[in-house]
Amino acid sequence: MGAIASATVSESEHPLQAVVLDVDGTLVNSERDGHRVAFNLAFEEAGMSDRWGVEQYGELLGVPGGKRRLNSYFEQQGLAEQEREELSGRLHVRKTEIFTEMAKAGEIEARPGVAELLDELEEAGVRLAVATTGSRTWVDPLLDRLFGLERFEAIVGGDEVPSPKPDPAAHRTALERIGVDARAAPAIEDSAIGLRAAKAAGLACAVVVNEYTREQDFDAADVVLDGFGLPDAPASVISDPHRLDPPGRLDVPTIAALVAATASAR
Ligand code: XBP
Ligand code: MG
Repeated sequence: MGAIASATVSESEHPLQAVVLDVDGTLVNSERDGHRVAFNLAFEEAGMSDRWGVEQYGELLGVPGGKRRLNSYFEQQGLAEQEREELSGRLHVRKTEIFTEMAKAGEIEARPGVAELLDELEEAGVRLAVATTGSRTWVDPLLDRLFGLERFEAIVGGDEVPSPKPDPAAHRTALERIGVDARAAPAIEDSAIGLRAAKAAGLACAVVVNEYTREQDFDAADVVLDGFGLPDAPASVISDPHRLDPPGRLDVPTIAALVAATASAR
């Protein structure tokens, strides 16, 4: 337990039972200095001159899923379908190996305030599930190293569902696995793609933006902050349509109030 006192939340006060968490960009800062670097190392090892720059990668993130992202990039480069399928598949296997090593070596960091929020949720008896487009190959060791795998009751990876976010399959599968109704389990996401997926699955959604997602369309979000927030580094509230008034943090009372507000609006 960190320095932040946790609120005790009883089920009778609100219907919050679980939270469905995104990984990339939400629990961890993984895209710019993680996945992007791993893609570039895979290009280099394959003897290719392609390198994805920081800004360019922000645009490429519009295509969810690493293998699909590679495929779309090679399509833009004019490669024929069969060639880009083969190349994307091969490069993504190697990129996954590289990124898994980075995760195991501690090179991918949790976003500030996430560990404190997870502790607080656990103390309040709120169950934790994960819905990500990333593959379980690296998701499991990364979550294990940073937070301890046993805390998550269900982890749904992009390799386990037919279509990635914004398709609702990952969120739906996570809810099915823990046996919780969508109305009692809000999502936490960092991107417009993640928000659309959560909403399509019927979940309320808090968004915590990052440098890549800040300018995206979050009109449908139930609350938007620019970070999880810590007592000495409070987050700014970007949008608060339900007037939850988060105290500079995405804390358990705010998430509980979000569920209560969205449940009464349904
Ligand atoms: C994350 C993704 C993933 C990662 C790379 O989206 O789209 O593709 O960028 O991981 P979200 P993989 O945060 O919405 O889950 O290479 O394993 O796909
Ligand atoms: Mg994300």
